Amino acid sequence: MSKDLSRRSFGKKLSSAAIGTGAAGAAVLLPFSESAQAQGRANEDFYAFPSGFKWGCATAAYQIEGGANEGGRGKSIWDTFSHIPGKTYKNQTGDIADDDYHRYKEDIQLLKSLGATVYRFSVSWPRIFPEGTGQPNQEGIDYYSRVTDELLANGIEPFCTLFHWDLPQTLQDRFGGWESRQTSEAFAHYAGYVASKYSDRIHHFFTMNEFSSFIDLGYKDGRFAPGLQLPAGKLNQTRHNAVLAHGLAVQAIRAEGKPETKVGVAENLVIGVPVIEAEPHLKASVEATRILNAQYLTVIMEGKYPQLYLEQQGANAPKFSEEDLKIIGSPLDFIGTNVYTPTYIRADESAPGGFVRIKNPASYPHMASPWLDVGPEALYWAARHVAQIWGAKEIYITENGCSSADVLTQDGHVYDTDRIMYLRNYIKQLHRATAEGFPVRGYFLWSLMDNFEWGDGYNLRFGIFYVDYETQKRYPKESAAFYKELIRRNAVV
Ligand code: PNW
Repeated sequence: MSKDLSRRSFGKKLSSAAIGTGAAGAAVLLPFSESAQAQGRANEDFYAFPSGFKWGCATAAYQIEGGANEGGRGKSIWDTFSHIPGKTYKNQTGDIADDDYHRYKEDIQLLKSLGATVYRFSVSWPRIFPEGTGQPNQEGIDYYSRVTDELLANGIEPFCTLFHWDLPQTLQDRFGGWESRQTSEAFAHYAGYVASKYSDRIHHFFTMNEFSSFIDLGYKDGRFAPGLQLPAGKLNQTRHNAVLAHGLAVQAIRAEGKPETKVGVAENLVIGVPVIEAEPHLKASVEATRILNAQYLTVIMEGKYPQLYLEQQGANAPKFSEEDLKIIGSPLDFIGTNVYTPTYIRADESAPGGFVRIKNPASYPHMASPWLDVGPEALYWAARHVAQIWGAKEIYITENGCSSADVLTQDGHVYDTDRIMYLRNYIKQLHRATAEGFPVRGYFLWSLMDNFEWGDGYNLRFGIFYVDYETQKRYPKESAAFYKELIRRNAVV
């Protein structure tokens, strides 16, 4: 503190700012409730959420389970890929990960300690069908049955993702994975089968997690399994097979699941954020969101590819039938959106679609993952676009969270104030969405605990519980305390 802002004069400044004066004349911060009252607010929790709003966390099988060679599990493309030298940070794999396969009861207690009422986890396809199709594996079926029962016994509603990237290796070997419609059909069969086993206790199923990640990073950039770099035409057909798989799975789940079963998708759509919240940028952000998601969420929600997309792809456009489009456009009960980064949109009459993506090329704040730009308003716009463009009636934020360079102190604390900053700002934008009436029903923080962050291995930590991978001990970070209080109050804190 500088000399001219001594403790006394600092105190004076505070009191002159009318924050309050204690009995002895010293400055005191008034409790929020009093200052809220002073401003005529009735409610202490100004950023309160609708009652019954669902708060929870999300995880994915390959990132947390481990037990890679146990319980009759088959190999997935991520087992293969992570074992190829040079593909992941320090050649790390998900062989053991968080050992949640053995510790799921302990991990469910972590959720309970937060006061979470929902949990989004994924089923590993090769645990259920080690060969992708054919003979199911009873041990795998029993495992997720136990997880489900444990969640319900602890008052936590299970939300189940059917595909979070761990494609059975046999399907990659036999059909080229998502390059073939045979994989789409195999997925539908698996999805229907899982629904038939668990829909008595699980009422929400997500078909796929993040088309753009497993297709574009896996089949175009080669940074994710299976590590391919397909040319444009083949890539578009692969994308088509993936959305077709989603549509076939929706139908299979409806056919095989209990009547009350709800089906949706968990997509990290490109979120067009109007750079200025005024026309013509608002309109441009709507068109940008439709066009930039053409091959995934737009075709799913509209049952057709936008004309502009087909024109832009030309000879590389996917080949499809009317019947395919009908299947892909199968009506959904809810939409899940994974929200991390914004895509700023500016109106530009001269550009195709009337918009351009803009970003400061020289600086932009991001979290520990270089791609994870900080843009809280992405959360608001994800909800608004999905509701306004496509009429979604039930929306879940299926992932939101961030990586931090977390440091475990000697006495077992992690002071991740950057993560709290990130979460508080994003969740305020979620509040804006619910306050304006957009039908967001729940929020799943990514992630419950640190885990195998794909190509980044264990180097980047997204959890609100810190995992010491040597001992498998879990430590609540400061952000876990923040989230717990937020859940308790059902309000931003
Ligand atoms: C999502 N990107 O992945 C996944 O659904 C999670 O499995 C993952 O752990 C989490 O977000 C954090 O990364 C993404 O490069 C992976 O833009 C990469 C990107 C976005 C999301």
